[in-house]
Amino acid sequence: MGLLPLFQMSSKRALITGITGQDGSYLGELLLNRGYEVHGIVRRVALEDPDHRLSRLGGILPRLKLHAASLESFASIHRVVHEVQPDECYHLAAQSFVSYSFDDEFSTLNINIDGTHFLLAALRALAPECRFYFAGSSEMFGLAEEAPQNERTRFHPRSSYGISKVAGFHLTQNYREAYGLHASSGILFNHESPRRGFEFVTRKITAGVARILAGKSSELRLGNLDAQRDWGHAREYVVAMWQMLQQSEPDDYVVATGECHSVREFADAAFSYAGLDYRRYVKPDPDLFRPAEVNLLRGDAGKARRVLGWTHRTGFEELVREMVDADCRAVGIERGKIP
Ligand code: G4F
Repeated sequence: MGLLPLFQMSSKRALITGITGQDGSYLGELLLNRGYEVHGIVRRVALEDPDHRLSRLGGILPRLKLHAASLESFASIHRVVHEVQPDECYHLAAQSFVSYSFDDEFSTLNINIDGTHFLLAALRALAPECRFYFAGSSEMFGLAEEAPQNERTRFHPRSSYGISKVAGFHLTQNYREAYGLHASSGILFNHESPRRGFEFVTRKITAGVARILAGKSSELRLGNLDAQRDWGHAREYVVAMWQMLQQSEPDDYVVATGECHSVREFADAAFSYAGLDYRRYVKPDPDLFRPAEVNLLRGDAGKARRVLGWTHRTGFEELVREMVDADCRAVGIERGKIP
């Protein structure tokens, strides 16, 4: 009898879209450690170029079951859901770079909205008992009318990315209300780690610091240094995703640290940790400003704390240091041994 809960846990099947990304890789690790059979949807090109495109999956790759499919094709999503019959589905895949969404609104809206819709429709038809997680975003608040933002704060997205996430959030809510799906959304504020993509500002800064230390670069071009974000550690944010799907009732939750810092403060912290003055190296570049900026995001994760028991652990300075250290190691230097 005592072994039953463990056995039940290990028999669960999870399907993750976006498994090759930062969050997908941490979530894959978490679910494998909890005994899940983990399936991931990846683009066919990823399977053809595993060294590059599956690099974040490192040691867990042999334990994953990967399926080639496209979020732009209902037929391929339908096929994978039919094959996997998941108990839990985590929909993380998206065109997630806000800046790029200004360059190509059409593909951002198509991939992000249709992809969510295709997945929900396939689950409704083929696996209606499956619990669904939608990766919402603090970008949905955009030009927020209050700070901190919580689950009741009105949405005012400022990019097609933000608009696509609002649409996905409402689709998720509608499938919950109309068809009884156990569908939840996490409204996650910015979450970073050494696995963050280089296009996002935190990783751009920490990788830039490492390149400057290694003598491979002499400056770092950045856009709006005054934007403020609530930055947490991605490894901790995927725990909240999992916790949401363990609740008896589906719901929506803000996941954040409650602290915010400007891009300038992030740069200052990263350069200072490396013994450098950011003002010598950071060059403002007007081309990197966005047509409509989100100036301040700070989340109130009170509900996640109360209901899920979730809380962040890694503070701002610790996050910055972990990322700088990792990027320094990647270029072959230790921060304390600057050439
Ligand atoms: O790092 P970012 O590109 O992240 P952003 O736009 O806040 O979005 C991230 O977090 C969201 C959650 O709130 C996710 F939904 C989304 O998918 C993504 O993960 O930019 C952060 C801030 C912006 O205000 C931007 O204008 O940094 C500012 N910034 C200044 N210079 C820059 C740069 N951003 C980038 N990417 N590159 C720059 O050179």
